[in-house]
Amino acid sequence: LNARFKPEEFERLKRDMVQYESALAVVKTQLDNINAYYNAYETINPIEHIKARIKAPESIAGKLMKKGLPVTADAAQAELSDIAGIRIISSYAKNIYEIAEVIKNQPDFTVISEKDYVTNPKPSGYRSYHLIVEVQLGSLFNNQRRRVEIQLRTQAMDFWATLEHKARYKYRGEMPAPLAEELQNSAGQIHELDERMYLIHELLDLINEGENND
Ligand code: 0O2
Repeated sequence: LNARFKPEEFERLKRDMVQYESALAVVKTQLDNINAYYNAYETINPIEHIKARIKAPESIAGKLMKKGLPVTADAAQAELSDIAGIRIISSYAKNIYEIAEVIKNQPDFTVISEKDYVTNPKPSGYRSYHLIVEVQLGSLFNNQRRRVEIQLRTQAMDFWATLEHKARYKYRGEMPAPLAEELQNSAGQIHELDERMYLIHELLDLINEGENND
C-alpha cells in the first residue's frame, strides 16, 4: 500500500509523535524498572530483553489506508493503538503470563485491551500476548493519555513472527499458499520446541532441587 500523509497532515503527525515518544519512554522506564527488580531481588528473571519502537509514518499511513480510514493525524490518534510499541521477549511461554500480571498491576498503566494469542494463536500460526495500556502525559500535554502496545512473546515466537512479518511484507497480504502453509507448519514446530525446552528447564530445576536436598 503506497499511502502517504499530505504535507500539512504530516506536519501535525510529526508534532503528535512527541506525545507517542513520551508515552513510550514512560512505559519503557517502568518496564526497565521491573527488569531491574527481577535482576536484583529474584533468582530468575522472566524477562530476556525489551525492545521499543515508534511506528514509521509510512507504516501508519499504510495501516490507516488498509483499514479504509483517512490518512490524517487525527485518524491515527483515534484509531491506532500501536504507534508506540514495546516487545518483551521471555525464555518460556509461562513467563509471559507472569510478566503480563505484573504489567496489569502497574498503578500508572490503564489496561485498555488484552489479547492472548499465546493460548489461541492466529490462523497464520502467530503467537504472542498483546496488552494495550494507556499512560498519562505531563501537564504541558494537558494530561492527555496515550496508548502503547506491549507484545509479549518467547524468543522462539519472536524468531517466527519476525520471519513471517518479512514474508507478509514482501507479498503485501498476498502470500503464496505454499509459503503460508510452510510458515504455519514451522509455527507448529516452533511451538513444540518451546514446550520441549520448557520441559528440559523444569527437569533441570528438579535435578538441582534434588541435589540441594541431598
Ligand atoms: P507491524 O508492522 O508489526 O506493526 P490492528 O492490527 O491493531 O489494527 P488487530 O488485528 O486487532 O488490529 O491487532 P492484533 O491482531 O492485536 O495485531 C497487531 C500487531 O500484532 C500487528 O501489527 C503485528 O505486529 C502483530 N501481528 C498480528 N498478527 C500477526 C501475524 O499473523 N504475523 C505477524 N508476524 N505479526 C502479527 P501490524 O500493524 O499488523 O504490523
